[in-house]
Amino acid sequence: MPEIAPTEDTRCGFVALIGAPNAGKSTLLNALVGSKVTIVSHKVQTTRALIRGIAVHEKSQLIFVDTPGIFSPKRRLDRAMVTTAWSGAHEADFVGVLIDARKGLEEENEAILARLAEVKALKLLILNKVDLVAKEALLKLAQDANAKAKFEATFMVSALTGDGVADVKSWLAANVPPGPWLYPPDQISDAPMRQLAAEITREKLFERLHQELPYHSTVETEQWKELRKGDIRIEQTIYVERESQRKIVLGKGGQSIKAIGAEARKEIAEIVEKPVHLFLFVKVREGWGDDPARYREMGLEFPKE
Ligand SMILES: Nc1nc2c(ncn2[C@@H]2O[C@H](COP(=O)(O)OP(=O)(O)OP(=O)(O)O)[C@@H](O)[C@H]2O)c(=O)[nH]1
Ligand SMILES: [Mg+2]
Repeated sequence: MPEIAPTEDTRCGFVALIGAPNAGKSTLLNALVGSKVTIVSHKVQTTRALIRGIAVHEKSQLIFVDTPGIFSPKRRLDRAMVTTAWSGAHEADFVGVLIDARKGLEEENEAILARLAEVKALKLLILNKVDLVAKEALLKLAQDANAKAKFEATFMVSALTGDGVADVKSWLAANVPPGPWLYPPDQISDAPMRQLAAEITREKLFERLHQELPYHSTVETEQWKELRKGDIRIEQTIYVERESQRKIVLGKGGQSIKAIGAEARKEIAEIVEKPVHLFLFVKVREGWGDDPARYREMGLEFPKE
């Protein structure tokens, strides 16, 4: 066993953020980390796998885990996402349960609260989107949710404006278990850049494409090459299920794919702080949602049925 460095009363813990689709888990994770490590969109079911974002507060290292939204799954991909979300909760020291305060305790949130007793980790109730809701309604919601599950503490935040986010962080910093840090102090993510780059392109697909189309597509980085001048050449494939979907992703005269590529390129370049040449290819892969290789790329277990 390598000797563990003297810990000087440091603390370190895993904090999973769970909740219904669109509750604001990814937005909150980015706010807690102070940097974009996971993608966000106005559509439900944006996040597909577990994504870690790491933050330091005083002597504590907090490893936040973004999870896919929990809903009642139908397709194989949906089942894999929901199973993954619960596995994230089971492996954490703390679980932050996000509720979109505007939605309140409707069916999806009721179902999540009902299953929380199975999760051993300590739980926090986080009412999000308080910028959209009146104070009295929040207090009532906090009361109702606390009556349905055991929470160590309740927070009211706006992940979007940042309101209340520092309180969540300092509470967790004081309460995660004592122990050595698991990552270098300046590390904010453990995902390889090529994965984040694929996610960024997928975010642009979610923002630009309507209705069901984003759910029938996935993005993979096929090539990441540092060129001699320091520029980066990236090739990505967008998989869709049908030729008709491919046509929509391309758009009239390639306009849609061009816009998606331009937005993704700009954002990736800002993150890597180098000029980026991004090449997007759209391929039809009928039934990619039933192909184990695609799940491996996404970092998801492949459900047998
Ligand atoms: N007004 C308001 N909007 C928010 C807040 N937090 C998140 N949002 C918005 O809610 C939408 C969903 O945010 P995400 O962070 O992608 O939600 P998520 O819970 O990660 O969603 P899935 O990955 O699909 O499960 C986005 O349009 C966000 O901008 C908030 O505090 N206030
Ligand atoms: Mg998300």
